[in-house]
Amino acid sequence: MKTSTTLIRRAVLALAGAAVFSAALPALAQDIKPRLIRFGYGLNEQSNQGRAAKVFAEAVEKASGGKMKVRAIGAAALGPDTQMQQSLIGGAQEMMVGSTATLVGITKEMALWDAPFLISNTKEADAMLDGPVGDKIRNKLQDKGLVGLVYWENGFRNLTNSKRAINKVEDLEGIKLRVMQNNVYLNSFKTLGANAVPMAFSELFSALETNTVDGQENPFNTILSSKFYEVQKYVTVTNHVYAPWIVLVSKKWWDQLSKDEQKILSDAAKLSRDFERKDTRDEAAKAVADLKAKGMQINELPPAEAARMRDKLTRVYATIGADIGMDLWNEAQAELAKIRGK
Ligand code: TK8
Repeated sequence: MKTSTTLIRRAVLALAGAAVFSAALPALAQDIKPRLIRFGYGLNEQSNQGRAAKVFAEAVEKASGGKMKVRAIGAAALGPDTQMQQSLIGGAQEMMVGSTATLVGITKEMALWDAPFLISNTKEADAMLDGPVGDKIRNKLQDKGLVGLVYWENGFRNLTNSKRAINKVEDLEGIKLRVMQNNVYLNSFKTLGANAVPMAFSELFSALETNTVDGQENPFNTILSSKFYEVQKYVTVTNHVYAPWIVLVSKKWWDQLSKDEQKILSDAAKLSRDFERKDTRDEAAKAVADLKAKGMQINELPPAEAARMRDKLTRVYATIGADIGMDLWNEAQAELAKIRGK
């Protein structure tokens, strides 16, 4: 009896030892080299973008046992979105996160996300971005030297300006409004009567400060984190478009990575996405009170005016369809209908 107990105990110990050993094996056998990853972004460290970049960096370092180091570099210190995209394509920089809107010159299909009032809530946003249409558009980047890992949330965009409260569409007339370097945005705000000026985000604060432009449009989170309340008085809640960010990798560099290294980056990107969307939504939910406390005057467009704006803006759909191809446009509409039916 005693012998058999001892035997069993020995067997159990041996098994446990083998389990520990085999669990440790994949980690030991993982093909991970020391890597330095420059991860650029446009907003400052205190922004939702900065917080999520940190989460990504920590996840990569942890999963790689400290071998892969992510240097997150914010405030467009590595250049505005368009410049970083070129650095990634050329292999001079490893990673970035930025607007899908500034990618349309590289991958025209990204313009789907510029469609005003296409996505009306976060449930639709998540399902679209993480679903087949989002994947299809993301994967188009590969032919252009970029790997798109995940979409983060930039958010629903609203208007700010230093001139006057916007109570009707006509109040936008003559307002010099900075827009992203993207034709849908440019045409949309021209259609509304504003004097739309394309400009990199990195130049925006000083352009507002020196009155080179009167206004801009961005989610509440960015109005707060970029301190636009210091140089803007009026916020008008329009929610005119849901804008994503996208986490990008240089394909030139990605192709040199082992499968293990690629998996570490993909997994960390997904983790950062889930963190980022929640963090952004939590911040946005209390942003109106925060912006008021900073002295901004906030108004919502009266429903009739909101409807007029919507009507004018959704007229750009025809040009988006022509740009991205009607097949993709129709596929997106069908996908949205499916999501709404759930
Ligand atoms: C930050 C930009 C920003 C975007 C813009 O680099 O340019 O207005 O909304 O988030 O990508």
